[in-house]
Amino acid sequence: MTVTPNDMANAIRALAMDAVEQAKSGHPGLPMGAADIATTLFTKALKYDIADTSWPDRDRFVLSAGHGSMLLYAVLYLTGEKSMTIEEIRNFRQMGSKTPGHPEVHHTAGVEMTTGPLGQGIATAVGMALAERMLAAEFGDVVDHNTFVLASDGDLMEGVSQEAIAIAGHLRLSRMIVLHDDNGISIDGPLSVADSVDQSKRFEACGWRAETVDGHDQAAILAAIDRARASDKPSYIACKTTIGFGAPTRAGTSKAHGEPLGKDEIAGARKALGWSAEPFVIPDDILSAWRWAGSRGNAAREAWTAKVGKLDPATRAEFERRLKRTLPAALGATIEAYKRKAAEDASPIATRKASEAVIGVIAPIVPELITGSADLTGSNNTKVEATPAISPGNFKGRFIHWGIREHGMAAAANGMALHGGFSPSDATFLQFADYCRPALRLGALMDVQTIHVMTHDSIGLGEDGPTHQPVEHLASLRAIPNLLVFRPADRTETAECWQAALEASHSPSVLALTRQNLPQARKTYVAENLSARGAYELSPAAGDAKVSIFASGSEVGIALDAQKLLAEKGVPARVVSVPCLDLFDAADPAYREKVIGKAPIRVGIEAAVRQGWDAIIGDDGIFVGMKGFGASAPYQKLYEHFGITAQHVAEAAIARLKLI
Ligand SMILES: Cc1ncc(C[n+]2csc(CCOP(=O)(O)OP(=O)(O)O)c2C)c(N)n1
Ligand SMILES: [Mg+2]
Repeated sequence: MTVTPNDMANAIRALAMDAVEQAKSGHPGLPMGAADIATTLFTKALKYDIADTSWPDRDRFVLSAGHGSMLLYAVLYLTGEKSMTIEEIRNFRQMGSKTPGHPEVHHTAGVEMTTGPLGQGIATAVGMALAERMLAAEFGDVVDHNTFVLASDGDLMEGVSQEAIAIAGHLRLSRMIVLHDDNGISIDGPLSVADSVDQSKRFEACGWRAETVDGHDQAAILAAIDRARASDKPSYIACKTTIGFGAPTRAGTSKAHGEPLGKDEIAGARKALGWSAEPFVIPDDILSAWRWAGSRGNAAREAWTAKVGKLDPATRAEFERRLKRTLPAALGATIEAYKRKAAEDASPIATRKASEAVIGVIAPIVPELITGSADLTGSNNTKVEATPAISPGNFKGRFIHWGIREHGMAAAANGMALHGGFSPSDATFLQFADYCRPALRLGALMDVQTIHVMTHDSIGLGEDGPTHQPVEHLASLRAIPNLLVFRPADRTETAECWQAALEASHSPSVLALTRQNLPQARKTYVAENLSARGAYELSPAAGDAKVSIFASGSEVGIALDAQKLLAEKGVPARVVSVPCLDLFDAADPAYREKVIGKAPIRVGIEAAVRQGWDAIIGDDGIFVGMKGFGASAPYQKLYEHFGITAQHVAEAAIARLKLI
């Protein structure tokens, strides 16, 4: 008996029904409905070789609708990914399995990114498609693949999808192909209860090619993919599907979306689909047809390896370094040279300007560093000579004008990092970190190295007022596990924080930078990257310290002034700079103890809310910062108004000393 494309798709449907039933939870509707799309992709369209799911030139497949995870797990099992055994499918959603509720990158081979928060997949995929073109512009046809996305109705309703679609259309990312699981159903029922967008027109308006096909006609899907591949625009293919295809009473309804079908419904579906195998059993002929599909890209992978072997040795070494993500050896010496000069330069500077200078020296030697801005290039100071801008259809360059699309920008930066070959950075005002937050969180969860330059980091931005003045942002960003929040105090720390961010290969970073000028805090050259320790004693006390003052960024200068005032009153105080609370929290306890010290009074200064600082100053420590929103005025006035001054710090410390 010959195996038909329909049999192949039914194998996905059967595994999805059985796994969800066994787990007593999960989402059968999408895998059953999109099984023909996945079968077309993985048996005919995608370039991949299941023997090496990290082959750099594979086509990327992003399951944006992560709730349909069983679709991906079924395909990985069927195509023969070794770690995806039938036991793993049986253990769907169980502790320690390779088959968690939503797909998780680095946890399951063959999963390109973690998905589940709707909209993130399609937006992140934009970065993958962009990285592919930019890497190809640098290294030629050893980089030559497509980025496919399977997006659900929910993905396309999320706001971030609009930013993503608009950027991709504008840049003419013709290697990006979105297949829409156009089933007209979401959790609350038919889409008509909440949505009436004409998606094809929407994509077309954003510069995409759009067409609609029967999502259960595999030949039609393949033909549409072929047309999409030939297009010079990114492509949207609406695949009209039936959610829960095959389920006798639930197909086409929201009841198929996210719960086990139950014994009777499954029995009915098996009958309707003509599937008679036992649960979790795939008939040999169907399984071998799938296994063949999984290895059909083997020759292409070998040809690619040979092609890379023929690159001239220097290009090849650089290409391989980039894919391995090893930093250029020259980075350390470059940062040290910058720090030597910085220690001798007493002129005040804003850390955003210092950051520009740092980018200016590292960009030429770190070609993988990409910069950009969400329409604040002149304010974020992220564009330097070595980072010319890319433009639509021209991907030679290293700077991206993201437009006013912070969320799409941060998601796409994650995608560039996931793709490989680049260390992406992006930029906006710290205030708008909230607009990036879902992508910041997902980036941290995915262990990607993405560097978010966020300037105008406090009331210190002045006249723009409280809408633009971050107050709670540092605390809220520090609350995200694995996201490193750096807030450097001067030139030297800015260089050190950039270096630490570039060296943190499995963590995203935020660099919180000032708009206003700051004095140079570090006056002597130290080779070690002190900022990478999270906190360090910047200025010791003259004598036995009575007060320890801890501060970050723009408040370090205030701490140093307070130290002087206290000295004048005969109170020895020391100043600890805290450029990264997260790293200090994670530091070795002995080092923490030493840096926190034994002074009876501890003061924390940060022009932001107190939350998080008690870990250093204790709940009886004095905190000088913000308790509410800021105001519109010149920044010096604001610091006075909110009492974030050296005078106030000194007075508060002395008043407390009198009590003990
Ligand atoms: C940002 C976000 N909001 C809400 C959810 C919860 N959720 C999961 S799937 C879904 C919508 C289901 O509709 P659709 O995307 O069309 O998927 P289908 O039911 O067709 O599989 C929702 C609201 C989510 N995962 N992410
Ligand atoms: Mg739907």
